[in-house]
Amino acid sequence: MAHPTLAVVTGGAGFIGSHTVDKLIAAGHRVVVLDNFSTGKRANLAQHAQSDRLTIVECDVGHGIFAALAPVTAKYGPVERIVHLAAQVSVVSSVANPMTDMQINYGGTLHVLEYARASGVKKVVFASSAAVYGEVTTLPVAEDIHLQPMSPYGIDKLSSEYALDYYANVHGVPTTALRFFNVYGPRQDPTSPYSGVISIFSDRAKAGRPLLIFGDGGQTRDFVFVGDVVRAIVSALGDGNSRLIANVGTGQEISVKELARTIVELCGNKSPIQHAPARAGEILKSRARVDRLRDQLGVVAETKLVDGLRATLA
Ligand code: UD2
Repeated sequence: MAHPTLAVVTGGAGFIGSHTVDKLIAAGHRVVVLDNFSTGKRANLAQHAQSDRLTIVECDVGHGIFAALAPVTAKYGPVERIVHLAAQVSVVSSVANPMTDMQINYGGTLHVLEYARASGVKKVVFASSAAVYGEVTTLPVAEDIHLQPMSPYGIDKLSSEYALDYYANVHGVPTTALRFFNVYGPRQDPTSPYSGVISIFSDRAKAGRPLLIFGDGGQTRDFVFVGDVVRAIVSALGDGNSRLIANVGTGQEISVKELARTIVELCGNKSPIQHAPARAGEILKSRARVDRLRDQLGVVAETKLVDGLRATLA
């Protein structure tokens, strides 16, 4: 995006959203955040309190976005780009409340796409998830393998991808779906039992409290630093790459056991590492194939885990 543009970031007060907003504003764009503050926080955007480039509108994306955006476009002109991150983010909640998950996650995507179609938006970038894959046997996981989501959350993310493709193909709305692997970094909320493991371990290690590993800790994940994820989002937001679906990961995996040891070591204190029974339905190994990310979007998630962990712990 060579010229300053008006970009909407749904879920812009959240963990990934607020970092995306930082990057877009730093690049000179005008940003509108749509967030219902169910998990997002105003504090995540406090650094822009004095900026006239940021507008925050409290809004449930799952209920539609036309009314929320009307006053903004009346003032600043049409929305050109949308990053759609607003979502119900818990896989476990989606199992307990599949209908709610569908309304927020799939319904929210349809509202965004309808707006994009009606308003001539030039690009919609959607936060999909590795949850669309389910259990896989071949690593690294390539985008074109058989998809078998194992939760309503994964089904709604996959349905959203289909909707993106449909709007691109039939209505000419340029779209890109990014399948995030395990994203971590500053501002990730550690307070829920289903928060990202790095946010939980970091929080506990800093306080010298025990780190609890579910199972033997041999399970692996592809942990990608939020700064690298934001580079992928901003690249996808430019022209081109319509109908692209790309993994966003590092292409590396690390076991939860090794992760726990590394975090304790970086904290320099003596948090004990303990074990609890493995989570039911847990996938054992995860690692992204990252050729598309590199070749189509020109992004290599290059932040080394120790550097990303240091930034998170700080
Ligand atoms: C991730 C995503 C989830 C969904 C899923 C799809 C995050 C935070 N979650 O779930 O939204 O996309 O992938 O497959 O990115 N663990 C511990 N101790 C703890 C917490 C976690 O041992 O206190 C383990 C956990 O059992 C798992 C690993 O750490 O093996 C990662 O857990 P997670 O909840 O951060 O992410 P994951 O991969 O289950």
